[in-house]
Amino acid sequence: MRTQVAIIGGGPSGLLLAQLLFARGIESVVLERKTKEYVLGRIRAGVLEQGFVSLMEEAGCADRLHAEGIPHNGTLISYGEEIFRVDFTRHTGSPVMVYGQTEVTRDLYQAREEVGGHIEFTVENVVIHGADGDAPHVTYTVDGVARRIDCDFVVGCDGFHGVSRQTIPADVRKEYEKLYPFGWLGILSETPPVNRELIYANSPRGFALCSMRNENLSRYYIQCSLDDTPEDWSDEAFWDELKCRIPAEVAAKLVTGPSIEKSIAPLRSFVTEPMRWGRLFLCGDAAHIVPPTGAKGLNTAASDVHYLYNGLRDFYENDSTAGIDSYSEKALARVWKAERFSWWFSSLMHTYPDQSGFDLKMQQAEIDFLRTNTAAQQAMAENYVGLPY
Ligand code: RFL
Ligand code: PHB
Repeated sequence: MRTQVAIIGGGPSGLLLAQLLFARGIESVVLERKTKEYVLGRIRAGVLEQGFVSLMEEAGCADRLHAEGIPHNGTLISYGEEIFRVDFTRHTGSPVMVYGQTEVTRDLYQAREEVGGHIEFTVENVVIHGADGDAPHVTYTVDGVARRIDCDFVVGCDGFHGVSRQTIPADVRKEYEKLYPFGWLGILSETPPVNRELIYANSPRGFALCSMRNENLSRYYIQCSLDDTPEDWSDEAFWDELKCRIPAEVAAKLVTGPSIEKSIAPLRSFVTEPMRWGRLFLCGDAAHIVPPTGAKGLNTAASDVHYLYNGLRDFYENDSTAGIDSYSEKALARVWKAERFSWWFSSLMHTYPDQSGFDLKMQQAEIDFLRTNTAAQQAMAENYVGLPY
């Protein structure tokens, strides 16, 4: 089989890129290791930047997002019993949109299916060949049967554990990583959210986040030990712990119920450079990971897609390699700023096992500065709603 762009990974990055390319008449094939149901079963991001929303519009996939997404004009931050608000719209003119990654992915799959987009599921043994030459190809198997795609370009949208990044020779790749000494235990429950806006909570017992998907679907997280498993946490233990980490006036309003999903994610900052090797490009989690504090993961994947999509358009429509040649540099400039924000916000809000009395006072002083300083709130708001592409 032959196509213009072979895309490894059918998560949000791969599907969004495929749909945007389609809108410009550029052909692609998406190769996904899992089934569609499996991909849609993963509960992940919940907050979209305006730039992401605009890309979904450009891809012709934003109708449900506009109908069901909830614009948020600000967020609350609590420290013990203290609580204050950072107003995004006042500081930046832009809200963020609360709309789950699951729904984004569902909309993109539906759009791909409606136009007969080519997606192969349950592919195994994906190998990228000849990416450093002019005629790359990808081999893989489905149900034990070997297949091959010849293409102009290969795009690795296969997440942190995919094969694309590893295809770039080790002596070309430079990787930067920071691991955090805790994870997030998250639950989804069919209960009304405790508050209209998200609450990021710092408490002596650890971080907590009150988020949501819609008016009867809540998403809550608590910082947990890396040794914990979801089975260690009964629903009751989770709710009890959450209540201890948010201000008493908020805890009093919390409606609890059975969890319909419960999982633990470790926290990691990671970047690989460059994001291009010959005719192979990396997009999204395949190239970088942020800790989820600040909701930058999916949004940074989207800015990669934006730069790459425009570069590929330039190549096919104007016969110019300028866009693809500057892809890695442009994408990384924005990625590092999202890394900085996520690292800063994570450091501000979590309890560290080896935190000294001095470290704690620094955290307290910084939160108090954010609470009382307009410039600090503006800087936070600009980063949270998303830096310009
Ligand atoms: P994905 O979603 O990991 O998709 C990669 C796809 O590639 C497939 N794959 C392969 N396919 C073929 N061959 C192979 N060898 C393959 N290896 C892997 C996988 O099956 C998968 O379908 O990467 P993508 O598309 O780059 O999207 C990135 C986002 O998923 C991620 O950044 C966000 O979920 C991060 N994130 C958040 N981001 C936000 O912007 N806002 C948020 O509020 C937010 N909250 C979160 C998050 C991530 C979390 N976890 C679990 C890590 C909350 C959590 C708890
Ligand atoms: C979520 O709703 O899953 C969510 C929201 C904000 C974050 C991280 C996760 O910073």
